[in-house]
Amino acid sequence: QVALQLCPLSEYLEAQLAERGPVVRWFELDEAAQRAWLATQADSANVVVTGGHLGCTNDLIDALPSLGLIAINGVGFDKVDVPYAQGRGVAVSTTPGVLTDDVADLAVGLTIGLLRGLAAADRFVRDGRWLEEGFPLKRKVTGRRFGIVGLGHIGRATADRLAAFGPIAYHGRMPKDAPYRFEPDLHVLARDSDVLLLACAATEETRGLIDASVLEALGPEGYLVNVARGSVVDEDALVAALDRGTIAGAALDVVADEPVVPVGLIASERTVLAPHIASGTVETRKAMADLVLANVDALLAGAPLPSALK
Ligand code: 8YV
Repeated sequence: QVALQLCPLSEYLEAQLAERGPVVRWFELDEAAQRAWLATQADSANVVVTGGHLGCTNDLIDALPSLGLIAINGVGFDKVDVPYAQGRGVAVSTTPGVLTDDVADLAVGLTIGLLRGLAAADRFVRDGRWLEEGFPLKRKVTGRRFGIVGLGHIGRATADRLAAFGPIAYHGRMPKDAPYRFEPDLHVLARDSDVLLLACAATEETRGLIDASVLEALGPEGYLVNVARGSVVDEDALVAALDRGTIAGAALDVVADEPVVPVGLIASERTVLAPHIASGTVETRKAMADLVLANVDALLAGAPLPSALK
């Protein structure tokens, strides 16, 4: 087998892939080198391995006649045109299940970090300011009302954790079999929530879903937490809302144009920012890698892929 690797992966996954055959580190080749490789070896590649944050273009799919699988090391498949790939006989696999707990854990961590000012508190101590003054009072987490957008696996796991802190409601395309209140109107959910958490998939439907009007409904006492995708939020509207105090704050593990973070989000004192680390634990990245490898191995064996998208 020959694999095209579109982004850096864990040492373990890279080593395991290399054991299975040559790996082309596509992201390290400039455009000329990529063209040259395609001109002579395009036929050889049967697997593309990439991350959830990075796509495989339709042009690349077309350029690889032997391609059988795009294996995504993540659950998000918004950067791959799945129907297009499947229409060309290319399967697309993801890593569902194994990262759910970590993403939900981080959603809770970001929520507490945001309301209690943990990142600012750390800076406060390191800067020696504790010697001079007291840390400003922050907001209580217990008793808050939480609104979850997208009650899939991650949203549900987040809800189950946050239920220890306060009442939960959720919004999505349809009600789920869950012990939480379904709210069909996103604006009503935002209005009735102290913390609005985004755990939905990035689709055409959810692009820019959190716009100025939703932020306004969330209100000056409301907080936004995003562990989904940056594209779900209208970032200009978010920066404006933070600047004006239309909302109280935002904690973001993701932004639309990663790793480039809008300066307005960096400059704001109302934000807590993380570099897309929700699934970034040793344990989960190993489990994700094993699932990527199980899909790759199944392809080579001609067996059903364990987690191919339907
Ligand atoms: C990963 C993710 O960080 O699962 C996803 O969709 O965004 C994250 O788990 C990403 O896929 C790593 O490339």
